[in-house]
This record gives sequence, structure tokens and C-alpha cells, in this order.
Amino acid sequence: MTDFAATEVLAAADVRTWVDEVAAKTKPASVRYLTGSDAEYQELVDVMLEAGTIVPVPKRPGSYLARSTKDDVARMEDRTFICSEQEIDAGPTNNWRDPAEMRETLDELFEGAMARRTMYVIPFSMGVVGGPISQLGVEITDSPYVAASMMYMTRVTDEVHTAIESGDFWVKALHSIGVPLAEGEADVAWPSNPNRYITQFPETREIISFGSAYGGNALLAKKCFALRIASAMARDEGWMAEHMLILRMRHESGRTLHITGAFPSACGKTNLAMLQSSMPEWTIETIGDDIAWLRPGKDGRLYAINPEYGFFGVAPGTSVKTNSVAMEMMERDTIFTNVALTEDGDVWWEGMTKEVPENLTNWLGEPHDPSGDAPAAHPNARFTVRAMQCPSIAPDYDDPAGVPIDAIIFGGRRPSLVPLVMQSRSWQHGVFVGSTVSSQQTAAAEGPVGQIRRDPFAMLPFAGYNMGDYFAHWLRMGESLGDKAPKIFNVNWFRRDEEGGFPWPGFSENARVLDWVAKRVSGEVTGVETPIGILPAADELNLDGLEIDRDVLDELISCDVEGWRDEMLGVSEFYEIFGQRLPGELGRELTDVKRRLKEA
Ligand code: SAT
Ligand code: MN
Repeated sequence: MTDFAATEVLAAADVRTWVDEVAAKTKPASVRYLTGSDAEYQELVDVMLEAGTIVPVPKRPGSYLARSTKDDVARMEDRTFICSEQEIDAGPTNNWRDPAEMRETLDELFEGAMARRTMYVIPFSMGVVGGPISQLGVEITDSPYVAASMMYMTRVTDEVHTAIESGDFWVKALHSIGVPLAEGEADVAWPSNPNRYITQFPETREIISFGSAYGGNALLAKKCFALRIASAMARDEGWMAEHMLILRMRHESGRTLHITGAFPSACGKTNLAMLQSSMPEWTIETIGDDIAWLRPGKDGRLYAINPEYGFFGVAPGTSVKTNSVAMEMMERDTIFTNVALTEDGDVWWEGMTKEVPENLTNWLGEPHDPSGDAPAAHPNARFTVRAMQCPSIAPDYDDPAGVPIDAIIFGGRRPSLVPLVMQSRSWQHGVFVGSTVSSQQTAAAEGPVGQIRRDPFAMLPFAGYNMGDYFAHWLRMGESLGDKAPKIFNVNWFRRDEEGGFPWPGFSENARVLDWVAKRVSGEVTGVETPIGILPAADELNLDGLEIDRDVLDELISCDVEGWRDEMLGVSEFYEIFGQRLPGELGRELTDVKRRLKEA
């Protein structure tokens, strides 16, 4: 590849200084400043084809398949560290390391780490450059896979340098796969170093990541910046950085409303954001599928942007039935990671079709054994694609001002107890509900799949500071928004029946739940007060054309008082870990719920 000298790009002086420092330490063969052009993207593709990191997917123009190693397939929460000056500021839910010690460790690891590799410098904007909610960053990486993925996931443009030069704030994001090459040493298809660190320094707003090339560990604009660092910035500056999809509901009458939804990784955010409504009167437009940045606007309402430029979604389970929009979106110009390949040159994953095609090549590049237990695609296999390729993308999803949010939905995978939908009694009660969200673990992170864990606001792995303070920040935001605050709901699409089936059909039928949410926002329906919140009366849910037993439905929208009493014992226990940092308001909400359950 051409060795572009650093001087060819008018990089901001501060960026240049930092790049020079990093290059002096990591000793790459060359430094390549990206400007975001299609030609650069093609160059990265050529480098990866040559190295064997990707193979073409002939059936889908402009699309490629990357196969990682077995040990680099998901976020590694136990290797992720918040390096705040004080341990208490990382809080009880994060791994903490002393920043000075961490820097020393990383300094050693980065010494010569990029030898005989190209170091890419990627200027990116989260949100439109210069937008009132947007932020800038620069990622340095020695992985062409990371560089190419960043070009899909963020706005990579050299305008960032101009903005930095004029004094705009920017975040330093340093990444290396940590595999220097010796002279004459051949590279492997997916180089990575098993000694991994994903570190965030919230006070200095810096990210340093070593060893892994997987999405959430390496595309540093995403979870590391847009959630961990941004949540700390948001606390200090009076805004919010959340693990949320953003969608617009458009009614045939012309009414629109905007909803954000916080769900843990691999719990259907992408599917909900791209929902094909089963109710003909509603159309859903997609604004974001993973991250929302929210700020109060001049009119006192809360406005949200999707800071990203693309989608990094879970492939398995995605099909024409579950998400036809996503299927269409992926027909071209998509980077697939760890999916299977068909004989005739297409991708495949579990759940894409009922029939498993014959003669698949599995995600490891080996012949797939259909009689064995091992899936053909890794359960956390991913697609990476630009947002504007999404057929349901809102025409104005790029509006720097964002959209005014009417409702916030929390949810998780709960096989029992948690009803299909419920509304909180107030913002404060909604913060209580968000703080107690729990969900079965998924393959998106290393760990035991299926175990239920508390995942407050779906931010357990992503809050960049003490979770107790994060709860307090939510309470403060509600106070300042007052009666303009969005209404807060909780949903659960994942109830199971005795046979292990899903009594609620989900997917496009979830429009019926959104319809009830919309009616609660407008005040068209009153719902039923219960000890845990406001549940729909059975006749308030539009079930036209849906076959569901009345008993089954009643079960889905009822409050199991006994079960909730037990649940609150779990919440009390969970709250204990926050000690003094648990806001008093939440303790009082818990006491109130317990009292209501006792009286019920
Ligand atoms: O790998 S990511 O962290 O970007 C996806 C997810 O786990 O939500
Ligand atoms: Mn996510």
C-alpha cells in the first residue's frame, strides 16, 4: 500500500503531536491518515483480502466475510476497566484500575506494538460535524478491519481536523491488536493478542484498547466513547448518553411520536428499531439501533440523536420474518463477521432460513457438520452496514438537532414475571424501574449465556462512572425536564410458557405494544394501577387480527403479587452494593413498591 506521509493531510496540530508520540512508541512501518473517501475504503478492503482477513461474499455486491479467532468473538467485560482517579468513582459495577498504574502497564505493551504494520489515523464525528449534540474523536489503530468498520459506523471526515483546529473538544482513542511482526514474519488472517485491556480514563476522556479486534472492544467510537466516556461527559455537562435505539412512529392521521428503548445487547434493539408494523395505521422509521445521545432543547423537551453512522447488529435470528428491513439492508456493501458461507457464495446463519443449506462452511472456515451441536455461525456473529442503507431509515435521521422524545422504554429477557408492558407512575418511579432491569445474559459478551443478571438501564457494561451517581443523574435530568419529561415504560417480549414457547409473538406484533404506549402518551387510555405500575386493561390493547388466547394475554398483562414480592427482595440486595451512592429517592421508591405489594 502507498505510504502516505503524514504531511499530506492537514491534520490538526494537536492530533499530529499525539500521532507522532504514538508512532514513536509503537513503531509502525507507516502512518496513514484517513479522510473518509471511497478509495480509502477500497484500499483497506484490498489489504484485508490480501491478508486473508476477509473473503468476498459473491452473492452480495461489495460485501465481505471476516472470520475471527475463537477467542475474539465478543466484548470482554472482565478485561474492561474504568480508570478513574478514585476507585469509588468507577463504582461497584465496573472493574477499576489506578490510572497511573494502568498507563504504565499499557505503555509497556504498546512499546513497538505496531512494528511492520500500518498505523491508521481515523478522524470521526459522532453526529453531524458541528451539531449541537455531536462530539469529535480520533482513533488510532493498526487493524484495517477496525479502520474499515469505523468508516461504516462513524462519520470519518477530515472536516474533523478543521473543527479541532478551531478549538472543538475531541476524544483520543488508541487501539492496537498488539501483534508486532518480526522482519520477514508472515501475518495471520485475524491477528490479536490474548493479553487484552479495554481501558477508559473518564477524567481525561481517553480510551486505550489493546489486544482485541472485536467490535465493542476495538471500534472505540462505539461503546468505549459513545457510552463509557460520553456518559461521564454527559453527567458533567447535563445531558445523557444511553444504550438506546431511537424510532419514530408515524400514524396515518399524521401524528408522529419518538421513542427510545434501552435493552441489553442482543435483546432485539435492532429488530424493534426496524419494526414492520402489523398495524397498518402505524409506520416505523428507524433513527438508531444502539446508542442515543439526549439533550434538553430550547423548548424544554428532551431531544435525541443517534451519534452513529451505521449498524453493528447481531446476525443469528435475523430473517425475512423477524426483520425483513435488515435483510434488505444487507443485500450489498456489508461486512459480515463470523457468519457461515453457503456453497453458492452467500452468507447464512442460524434462524435465517428454516432449512439449513447443505455444504455450509462454518464461521471458523471449516465444513459445517449439520448433525453436530456446534452452530454454523457464531451466536454473536455480526453485520456492519451504513445506516443510510436501511430501507426504513428516517429521511431526517441526520438532523443535528435530533428528535423530541415522547417515551422511553426499558426491557430485557425475562422468561417469567415481568409483564408485556407497563408504565411507571412518574419519572422517579421510572428511574427505579430502569435501575432494576434484569435480563438473561446473551452471547454479546463473554460469560454464561442464559443467567439472569441485573442490568440497570441496559448500561451495566457501559456506564463510565459510579452507577449510583448515574441513577442520581437520571433523577436530576427528570427534575429539570419537569412535565416535559418523556413517559417511562417497561416491556418484556421474552416471556416463556410451560412448553418453553413464546406466548407473545413479538417482532412486528410489538407494534400493538407501541400503540398502547402512544395511547398512554396522548391520554387516550387510562390503564390499570397496580403495585408495580400502570398495566394495560385487556381491551386497551389492539389485538385485531392476532390470534392469542384471552387467558394467555391476561397472564402477560397481570401483576403477580407474590412473584414481585420476591423480586423486590432481589432488588434490595442489589441496591446494597451502592452503599452511600444510592440516591435516597430510589430507596424510597423501593419502600413504596414493597408497601403497595404488601397491601395488594
Ligand atoms: O460489540 S458491541 O459492544 O458493539 C455490541 C453489543 O454488545 O452491544
Ligand atoms: Mn449495544
